[in-house]
Amino acid sequence: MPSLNAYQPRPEHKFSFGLWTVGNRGRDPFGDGVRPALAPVDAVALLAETGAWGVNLHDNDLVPIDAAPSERDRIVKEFQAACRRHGIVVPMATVSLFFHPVFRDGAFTANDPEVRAYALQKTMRAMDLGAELGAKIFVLWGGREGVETDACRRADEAVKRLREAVNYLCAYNQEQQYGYHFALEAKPNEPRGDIYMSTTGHYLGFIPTLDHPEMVGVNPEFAHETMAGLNFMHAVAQAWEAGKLFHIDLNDQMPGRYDQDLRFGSANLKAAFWLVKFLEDVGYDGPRHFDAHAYRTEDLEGVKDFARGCMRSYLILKEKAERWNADGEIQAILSELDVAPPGLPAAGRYASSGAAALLKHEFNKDQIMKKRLPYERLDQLTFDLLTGVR
Ligand code: GCO
Ligand code: MN
Ligand code: MN
Repeated sequence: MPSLNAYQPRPEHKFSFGLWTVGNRGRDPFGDGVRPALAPVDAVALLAETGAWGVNLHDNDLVPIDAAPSERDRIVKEFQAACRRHGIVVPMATVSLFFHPVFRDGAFTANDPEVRAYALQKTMRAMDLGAELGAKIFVLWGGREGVETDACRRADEAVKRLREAVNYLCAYNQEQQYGYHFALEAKPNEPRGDIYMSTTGHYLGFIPTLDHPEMVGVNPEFAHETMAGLNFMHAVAQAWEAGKLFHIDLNDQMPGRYDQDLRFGSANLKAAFWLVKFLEDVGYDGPRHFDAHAYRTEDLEGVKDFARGCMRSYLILKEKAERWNADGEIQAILSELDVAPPGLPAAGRYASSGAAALLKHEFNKDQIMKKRLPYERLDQLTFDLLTGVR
């Protein structure tokens, strides 16, 4: 058995929460808030108490949208002092381009040029704010970059506008020497009927078309890929393999539902396990950000239970992944899967001589079919391990 504090979050785990996550008041489209507003400095104290390492924020989670410069500066100072006092860092900042009614038709892709310009101004100011707080990652989630009806604009025009905006922000980043990495976050729908750039894969296709592709990666979210009916870990793996996993939003979600933002690991235990195993196996060392919130039935104590639960579940799954990797039977099965028979011409990188040998080779399909693929056993061993029987 692991020692009792093996599941205790520590700074090296880089667990972070958005101000909007622990500060979520439980509002939904049908009902009002059930929890009182949580002041940003109190959220910092709460996160420190639960053992988190970092706090992330949208501009307006901290500074009201129309705050005067002096008010803004006072708020930022107080927040910085709270972060210092509690030993909490700000690894990521972002911008709200979805809450204010002015963004009803989107922000960077909106049809009104004045809204597009305002969105750029608001984002540059949010970048200033994040830089002041020490953030090196800037997330862009196109909350309302989408449609209810495609009558309103051509979808390729939206892609062009988005590209122009991201190029503009990269240039600003460079000029100000902020050193940000941008992380683009996809979501298939909600709050709009259809959102452009609906999956992480869409963004991975978009990034190479930018002026500064090296500055831009992705922020995949568990709930969002799951809403699209996709395998989240596969999206994360592709982003990682492309060198583009700049940030990650961990939570949980049942397919076919609204965006639930559930506590990490609470709905899809096995999917959460494969994800944690992947992140740990490859040595992802960016923030592990929980973009989720407590059940609407909870009070502030329950919010702490929620936050502790996210981190605890991650660490339990991390320990299970270590055991999975050290499991003799599992490893024996895996080592049999990729064994080449003697005399098999190497495939791999193309060479004319190799291709000639491969073209000549005779494959015995009946023989190939004799090789067992004991995935049933492998999956059951995983199940046993996860449920504590093994
Ligand atoms: C959501 C999104 C947001 C973003 C956040 C950061 O579905 O509400 O996941 O929580 O992650 O706005 O940009
Ligand atoms: Mn979400
Ligand atoms: Mn998110």
